[in-house]
Amino acid sequence: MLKTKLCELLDIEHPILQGGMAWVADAHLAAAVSNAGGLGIIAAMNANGAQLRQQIHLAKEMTNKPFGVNVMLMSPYVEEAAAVICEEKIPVVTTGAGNPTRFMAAWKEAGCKVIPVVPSAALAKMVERRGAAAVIAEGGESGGHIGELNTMALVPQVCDAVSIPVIAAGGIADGRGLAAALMLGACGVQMGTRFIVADECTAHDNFKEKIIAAKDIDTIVTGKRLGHPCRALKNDFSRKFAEMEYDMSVSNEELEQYGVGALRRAVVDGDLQGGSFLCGECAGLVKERMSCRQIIEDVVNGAQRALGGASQWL
Ligand code: TUI
Repeated sequence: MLKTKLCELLDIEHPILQGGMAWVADAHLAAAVSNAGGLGIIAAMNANGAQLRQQIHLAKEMTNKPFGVNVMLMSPYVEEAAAVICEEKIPVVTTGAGNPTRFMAAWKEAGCKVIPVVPSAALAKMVERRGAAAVIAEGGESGGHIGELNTMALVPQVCDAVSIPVIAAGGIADGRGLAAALMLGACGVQMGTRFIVADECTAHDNFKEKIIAAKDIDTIVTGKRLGHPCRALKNDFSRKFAEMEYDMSVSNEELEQYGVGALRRAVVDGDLQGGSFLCGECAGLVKERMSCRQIIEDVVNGAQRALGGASQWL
């Protein structure tokens, strides 16, 4: 048992959220995480309103526990997704890749708890003023789109800046990470990479095997030149992207074009050469496949061991 105020706030058993990963975080994964006592999250990513609603209905068939929806604020369908969330009365909305303040009043009105991902203390303060229920302080160890700061420095500074609960993300894949996050002042964690290899995750087997085989130095950040740095596993695609990024004869448009469809190719097709396998630095900690229930149990038990053992230094 490891209870924090986040469990009460979100009506969950364990203080663990599953990240809203594009193409990965579908109704199956979200329902499995929620059924295991965490908070499962469906990624709205670039889905239109109808596609998102279908995933929400599917998840409602698979669990009667609360689950959330993540809104990627750069999506061309962000307005549609925002409206569907209100209509479907989703209990928790997380946001990423931008400032969510223009949607917050409507979501709150519909009874949703809004939990934005924040890369800085300043944005944390701003969303707190607009009524956020909590924030996710996500460090640059994360997979996908990342901010400037890393988890160790970001989490305590966000904790100092706001009085709402703070959830830590970025680089967390086991019980030691959860214990450390609690010591930094967070009241829970969000994990992405660890859940990609979950039995219930529908991502392509090649993606799961690539994570299991990954070492500590096997991720790379690309996209800084375009203003949206993204961390992914090293492969032909990400190395070529990095090369093109440093080649000033390649225009930004060509660079953007090179990335189109790469997330789908990774997650759905398992295209080891041409896909973009978004993944956090903690991939090297992920060694075996398990069910969502086993993952959550392992993280909670590991955190209890770490926290219990800490008294030896006092
Ligand atoms: O959003 C993520 N991770 C993602 S989104 C994504 S899809 C994508 N594709 C192409 C370009 C960009 C994204 C893949 N992975 N994580 C949450 C996150 N949010 N990380 C960083 C941020 C963030 C950054 C800036 C949140 C707010 C923010 O605010 C800037 C502002 O406008 O104030």
